[in-house]
Amino acid sequence: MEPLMQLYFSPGACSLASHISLREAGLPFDLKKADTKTKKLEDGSDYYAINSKGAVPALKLDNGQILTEGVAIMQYIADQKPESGLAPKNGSFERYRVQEWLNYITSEVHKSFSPLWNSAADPAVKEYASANLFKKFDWLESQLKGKKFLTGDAFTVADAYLFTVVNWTNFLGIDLAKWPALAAFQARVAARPKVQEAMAAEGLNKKAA
Ligand SMILES: N[C@@H](CCC(=O)N[C@@H](CS)C(=O)NCC(=O)O)C(=O)O
Repeated sequence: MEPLMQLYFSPGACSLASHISLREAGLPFDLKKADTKTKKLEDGSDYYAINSKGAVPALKLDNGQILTEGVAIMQYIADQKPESGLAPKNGSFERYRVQEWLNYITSEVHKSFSPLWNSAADPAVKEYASANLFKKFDWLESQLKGKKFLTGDAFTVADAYLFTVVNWTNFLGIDLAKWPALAAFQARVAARPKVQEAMAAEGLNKKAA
């Protein structure tokens, strides 16, 4: 039997964006759960042996290579199935637009959540982090008004990524009512059958959807 790609993930983490991308692309893969705290896989083996950075996602390719960094993994997946439209053709201007979004999400939105997960963080730090994150939401709101997805009518890996990180508001008790276009975007992406499948496979409950 052909070896399958393996996606190392943690439920609901940023690896969900790569997971959604694999399902949207219709590629065969196996899921491997990693504990990002203990750095162990379910069989007790060391996750650092897969990704020495200790973070998910990591994608083990059929040829044994391991690719890390979500933005690289998602584009790799999209390029395995160009007809899926998950990313425009490499080198096209439209591709740079998707890369512009991926970079913004990873550097400005994804990591802005980090202090909010830290139970030891000082309340003043959390307050600052929330205000900073909400400024990003204000800008995203202005960009999503009247739009179906980030780059127009087509769903891309950038949409999978934004959905995944904004979904964390469900776990942090942040109400998106102040950002109706962003909330509508989340609902639109959550309704996609492949997104539902990915969330069910990660054991995410209805509230997180
Ligand atoms: N730069 C990495 C960051 C990935 C990342 O932050 N992963 C988180 C989960 S969302 C994680 O595994 N954190 C545990 C750790 O880094 O020790 C990427 O974009 O793929």
